[in-house]
Amino acid sequence: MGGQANPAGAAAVARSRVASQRAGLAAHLGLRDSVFASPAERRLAAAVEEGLVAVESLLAEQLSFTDPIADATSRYLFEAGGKRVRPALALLTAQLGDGNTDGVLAAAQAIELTHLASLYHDDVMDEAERRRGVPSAHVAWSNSVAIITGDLLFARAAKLIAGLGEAVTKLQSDTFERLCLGQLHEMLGPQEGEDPIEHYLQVIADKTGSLIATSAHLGALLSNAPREFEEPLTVFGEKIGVAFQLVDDVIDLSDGDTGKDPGTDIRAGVVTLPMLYLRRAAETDEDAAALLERLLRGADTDPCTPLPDFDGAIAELRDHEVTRRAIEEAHRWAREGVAALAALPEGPVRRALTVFAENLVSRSS
Ligand code: GRG
Repeated sequence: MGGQANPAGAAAVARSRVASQRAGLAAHLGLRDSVFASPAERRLAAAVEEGLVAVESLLAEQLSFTDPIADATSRYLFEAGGKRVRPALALLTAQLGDGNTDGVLAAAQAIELTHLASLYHDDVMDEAERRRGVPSAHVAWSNSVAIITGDLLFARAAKLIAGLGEAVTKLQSDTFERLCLGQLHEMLGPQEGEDPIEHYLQVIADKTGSLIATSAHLGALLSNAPREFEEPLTVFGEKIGVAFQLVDDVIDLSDGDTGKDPGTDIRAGVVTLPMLYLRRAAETDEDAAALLERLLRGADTDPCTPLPDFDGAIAELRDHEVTRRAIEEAHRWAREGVAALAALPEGPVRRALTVFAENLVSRSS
């Protein structure tokens, strides 16, 4: 893989775009909506925002390496942007206990570092050209540098987690295992006799739902919230995580400001729900079969080669009934997640978690 001339320059451009996003991370996640009118709700939003600002600056320290190459490559995707969904969720559930404790702040960083590490690896495997509005790390440097950078970030996450005790270390290890298994099963596809849609839903529960579930769980655990909140929050996190990934599948088709090229996943041969529905429709519908063929022709081609027909096919898929059904499915998972919150007391945190879930599924980037 060739090196990119000026990855630092690309990151600087993205940084200025992200700086404006950073002004009010909680607002970005819907936690400053006008519905948060009461003093208790405003205090909650302020606490989460304060936590996010702290996590942001602690992460910048975590991503500092004395080795100048490691320093540059590990900061690269962090500085390029990202929504910080997982730390925000951990901080939010922490408000059911003692709030932004040191343990919660450490876990929020470790979770974001794990997520970041997985993005470096994922982009190599998917041969994705862009991430967070900049060339992917493997494009900017090389596959090997991107993989090692992911490993470095994971090492830093492990160190933070080790300070949180054995139970948290085990939870993080189980989550890491699920991330890897989700990725592996995605690459291998459904086995003989396995339903492709069931297989896919398990893949996304593992590769996306698991870390979001752990975020919700650790926020409660490390803020000493009542133990009985942990299970419903874990279920909530896993279900909204699946919903989040289903929305991501649809965002992959978008030609808006997503930081990625439209159809990146499909072109890389990554399975998505609209494609699975289209495959099923193609068994009985000629138009669906023709569209599927055009999309499959675009997969397995060099991602740098322009393919006007593929772009047109992506636009058709975007407006297709199968994509509408995928969006409905995302909303169904989000509703199930919110239903799990019935086990929590009524109040500003439960209300904020509901708004958080709604924002995750109605997002466009
Ligand atoms: C090295 C930890 C590690 C894992 C290796 C590569 C891998 C195993 C697993 C893949 C996990 C993965 C990348 C899942 C996709 C999750 C996802 C929805 C990513 C996009 O998340 P956003 O939208 O991204 O939160 P931002 O950029 O906003 O942070």
